[in-house]
Amino acid sequence: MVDFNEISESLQRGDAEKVKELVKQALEEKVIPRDILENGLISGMNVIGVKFKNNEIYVPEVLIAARAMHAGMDVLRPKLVETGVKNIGKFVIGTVKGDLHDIGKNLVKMMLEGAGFEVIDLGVDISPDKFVEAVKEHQPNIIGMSALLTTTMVNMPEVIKALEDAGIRDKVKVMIGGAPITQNYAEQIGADAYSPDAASAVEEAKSFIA
Ligand code: B1M
Repeated sequence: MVDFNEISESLQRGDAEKVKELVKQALEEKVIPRDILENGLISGMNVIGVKFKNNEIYVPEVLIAARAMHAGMDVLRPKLVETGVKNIGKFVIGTVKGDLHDIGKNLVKMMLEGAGFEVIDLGVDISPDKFVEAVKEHQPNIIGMSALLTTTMVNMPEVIKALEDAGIRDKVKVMIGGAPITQNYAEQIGADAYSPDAASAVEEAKSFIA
């Protein structure tokens, strides 16, 4: 019988092969896919999120654990769809125009996916128009912008203005983050939330859904 702790611990160790094998085994044993997701994968990713926030582990460990999470999700996803497990919310994310940094954004994305969000990743160097198009197309609960440069963070208010001009600002929550971003800046440009790290981004996102 598969032990959820074993899945969680393998994920935390970043052992993608083991995670895959255990998830497959659990499915063969007719364990409910949602339980595997919540008690195995998400619970492991939550531990990673907390350790990362507390500086007990660093970027490489998070990326390796996230890769293991993806390996497990690849096996589980078709079953989750079949059994109708709903995402807890939809999140569109991208790095703003002119900015090519994506390591932090990818971490935020992976942690959000780990928490049960469907994440639409627009990539890097995303113009205000592309953000607006994505909101119209995907109708997310939240859009998240990442910026690592003081020269590109100024594109964040441009996105908010473009959402206003398109008449859809009130349809989504706007979250921003990245090394040069502060709570003050978020308030100044009218964003709904600022998150200093991936774990807080998940907490904020969950609070919007709640
Ligand atoms: Co760049 N770079 N870089 N760089 N780079 C910085 C940001 C810099 C601080 C280095 C320095 O000079 N000390 C500096 C910016 C200075 C400034 O603007 N004040 C800088 C510069 C100048 C540049 C170039 C202009 C260099 C050049 O070409 N002359 C150039 C710009 C290219 C461009 O974007 N147009 C450039 C290029 C690059 C690389 C391509 C080489 C590479 C990026 C690779 C990639 O991302 N695929 C790179 C890197 C790696 C860095 C540093 C070293 C590391 C950034 C990183 O990934 N950190 C960085 C110096 C540093 O920060 N020590 C630097 C790890 C990551 C996990 O943290 O992204 O902060 P971070 O994400 C965190 C939080 O901020 C938060 O959660 C994450 C996880 O906890 N977060 C969010 C991030 N986004 C969020 C969104 C949210 C919520 C939270 O909600 C939506």
